Amino acid sequence: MVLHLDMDYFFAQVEERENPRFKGVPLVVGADPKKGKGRGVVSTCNYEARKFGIHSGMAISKAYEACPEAIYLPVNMELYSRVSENIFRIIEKVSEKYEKVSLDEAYIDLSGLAENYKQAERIGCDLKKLIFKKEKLTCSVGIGENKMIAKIASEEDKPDGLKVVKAGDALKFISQKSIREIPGIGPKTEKKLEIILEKSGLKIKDLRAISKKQLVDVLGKRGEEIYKNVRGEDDSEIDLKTKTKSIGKEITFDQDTLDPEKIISTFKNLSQRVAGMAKTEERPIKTVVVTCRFENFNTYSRQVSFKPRKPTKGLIYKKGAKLLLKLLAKKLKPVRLLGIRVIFDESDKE
Ligand code: DCP
Ligand code: CA
Ligand code: CA
Repeated sequence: MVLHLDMDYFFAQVEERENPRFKGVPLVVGADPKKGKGRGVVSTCNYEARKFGIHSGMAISKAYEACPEAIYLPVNMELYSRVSENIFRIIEKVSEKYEKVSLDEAYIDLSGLAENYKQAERIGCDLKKLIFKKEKLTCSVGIGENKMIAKIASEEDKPDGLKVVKAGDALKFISQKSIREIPGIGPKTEKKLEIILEKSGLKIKDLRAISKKQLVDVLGKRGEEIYKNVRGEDDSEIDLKTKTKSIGKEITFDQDTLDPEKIISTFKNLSQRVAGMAKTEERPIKTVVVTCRFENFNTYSRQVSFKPRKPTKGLIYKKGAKLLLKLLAKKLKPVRLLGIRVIFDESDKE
């Protein structure tokens, strides 16, 4: 069983939360419409603005035409990323087995967590409550036997929806849906299928009339999947996020060197790059490993562990340089390669 979670009108809902006077009135997040002359696009908008036909990807000038009195806000990505991280931290509490699709969307593998649909629904309900309690934001949840069914289900009762589609009901559930609800069927594929069936506004059940061979002829390998999808089947797996255990970087000098200035400045640079990469993981590190290869290809590694700390450039450099200097003082040979690596804390405390 799979659970699909998608936040409702995500960027706009976050803005409403930050500023309640935006609630209940049309709100568009994207760009400054500059009285109709703006050149950006709509990122998203709240449901009041959708009533005017405004939607994601629409030119902001067009949105302005449709609803000049709406409130227009720029994209505050830093804010939405922060909120997204909080949401994924809540998801992680429910299960480590999840796939992050985007800032506002995830699949959770319910196998081992729920034995039946009733239990699955409970998990979905609790998750929604938890997100609302902690973040004051609503989301929509769909539960089904595979990713595709779960995804289509999450759209069903949006916003603030919770829809469970049991295995036996899946075929009927998708039959009357537009073919565009199948993940991966975009406007181009839709057009091709309309040509085959000489009909527009296709429903999923219509595609069951097309043979597997014909689908493959027209769509290639994807045709085989679509053949299954329209029958409620989906083999795609949840792409579990495996936690990065360590991050490192090494560099080979153009020429072997004993020049302390060169060694130190290179090492500083490496530390900075490793710190930059490690920061994006947003987890503390507990070990720094330094590697040094000398001209004769003999390679040595030294490491030091400490109480888990934020991976700052200063910390990584200080811990690493100490190890490196000790190693160099002992060997006193021209250096061929330098490397530094940090290992993340696995204890997973908050
Ligand atoms: N987004 C964007 N540009 C797009 C589509 C989306 O910047 N063309 C951003 C803004 C959305 C967020 O991604 O808030 C999530 O996209 P969704 O497609 O899930 O749409 P929403 O969450 O805004 O609305 P819904 O309630 O339909 O899920
Ligand atoms: Ca969404
Ligand atoms: Ca989404």
